[in-house]
Amino acid sequence: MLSSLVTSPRVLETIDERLLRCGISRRDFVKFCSSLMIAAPFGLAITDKKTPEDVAQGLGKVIRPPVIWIAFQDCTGCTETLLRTSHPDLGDLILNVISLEYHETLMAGSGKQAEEALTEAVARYSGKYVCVVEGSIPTRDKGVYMKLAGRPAMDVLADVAGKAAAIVAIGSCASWGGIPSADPAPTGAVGVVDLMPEKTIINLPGCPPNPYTLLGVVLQFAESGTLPELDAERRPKFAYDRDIHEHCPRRAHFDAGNFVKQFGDQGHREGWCLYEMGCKGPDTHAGCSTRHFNEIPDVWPIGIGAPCIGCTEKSVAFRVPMFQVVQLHTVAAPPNTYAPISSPQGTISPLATGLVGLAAGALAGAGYVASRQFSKAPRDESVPGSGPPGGSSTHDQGPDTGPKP
Ligand code: FSX
Ligand code: SF4
Ligand code: F3S
Repeated sequence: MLSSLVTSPRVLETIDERLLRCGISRRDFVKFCSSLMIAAPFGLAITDKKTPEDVAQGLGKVIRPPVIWIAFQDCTGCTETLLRTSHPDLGDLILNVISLEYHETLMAGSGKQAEEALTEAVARYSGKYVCVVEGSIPTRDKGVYMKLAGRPAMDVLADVAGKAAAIVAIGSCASWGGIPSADPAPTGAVGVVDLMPEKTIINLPGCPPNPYTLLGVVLQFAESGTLPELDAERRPKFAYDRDIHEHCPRRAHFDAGNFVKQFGDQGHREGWCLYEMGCKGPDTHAGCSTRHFNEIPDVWPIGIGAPCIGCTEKSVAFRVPMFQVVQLHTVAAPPNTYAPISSPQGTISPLATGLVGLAAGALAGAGYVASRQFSKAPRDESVPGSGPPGGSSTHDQGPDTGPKP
C-alpha cells in the first residue's frame, strides 16, 4: 500500500492508466465498482442506473483525484476502516483509485521530510485537491493541546483545508468533535465545520464511518465536480437518509416485544432486539444495518450483539449514556404483553359467559398494560422505556400479569 504514496508521478494519471501501470486486473476493478454501487446505491451520479462495467468504464477515464489527508485528535479508526478490508488487494486498489498525496500514518517519510511533502502537495494542487480531515481539533488555550511541527492543529487546518477544493470530515471526531468532545471536553475539541463554516464541507460521521461513503463522495467529485445531496448536518443523503431501526435485522423482535433484558441472557443469545439495552438505532441515521463493515456479513455493532450507540449523531453519541433507553419518535412502542391468539373452546355455560366477560376485562387490562409498558420508567413518565436496563424499569419486574393494584 505504501507504494501508492511513494510512486505518485508528478502528472496525475487517469484511473485506467494507473491500474494498468500497477498490474491491477480489469476484473478486480469491476468488482470494486460493484462494491461501490452496493454501498452507495442511491443518489450518486456515478452509479445511477448503470452496470458495474458501465461504472468501471466511466471511472477509468477520470483523473485520479489528489487527496491530502490530515489527522488530529483521533484513534486512527477512520484510516483503519478504509484499509482494513477483508481482502488486502482491495485496500491496495482503493489507494490506486485516489491519488493520496499525503497521509502521515501511511507514508514512509517522517519529521522534516513529511512536512516538506505536505507543503509541496498543498502548493502543487492548491485549489484542486480534496482534503480529508480525520480527528477533532482542540481549540482551548489557543489550541496548545495538539501541535504538528510546532503549529497548533487549528493553524494546520486553516492552511491545508483552507486551500482545498472540498473538505471531507471523516468520522464523528472531524464532523462534530466525537469522543474528544465528550463532557468535560478538556481540549475544547470541535469539528471542522465549527472552525470554517463557510467552506465546502461534507461530514461523514461514524466512529468509524463506512469507507465506501468516502470513496463515493470523492469519486463523484472527481468525475463530475459535483457533490451528493446533503442533509442539514452536511451528511450525504445517500448514506444517512434512513435510520438504523428501519432496516435492522432485529426489527421483527422489536415489533413482537422480544427484548434482551441482560447481556448473555437467552434473548441475547437468540438475537432479540437490543432496545432495552440502550440501543440508539431508532434515533440514528446511518447505513450500517444494510452496509456492514470490512465486507463481512453481520460485522457491525448490532450484528455482533452490541447496541448501537448512535455514533453518527451529534446529539446522541458520547452525549446520551450508552445504556440509556431512547425515546421513540417515529415508531410506536411495542407492547410486552399481547392478547392470546387462541382462546379455550367448549360449551357455553353461564360460568363460561362470565369467564368471557372476565377475559374481555383481562384483554382491556392487557391493552392498558401495553400502553403503559414504557411509561412506568422511574425518571420520566412521558419517556417510553426510559431508565437503564438493570435499573427499576419494567423488564426486571418479572412477567406482567395485568394491572397492578
Ligand atoms: Fe474519531 Fe477517526 Fe471514532 Fe476513531 O480517526 S470517529 S475516534 S473511530 O477513528 O476520528
Ligand atoms: Fe434493531 Fe436497535 Fe431497533 Fe432493536 S432497537 S430493532 S436492535 S435498531
Ligand atoms: Fe455507529 Fe450505530 Fe452504526 S453505533 S457504527 S451508527 S450501528
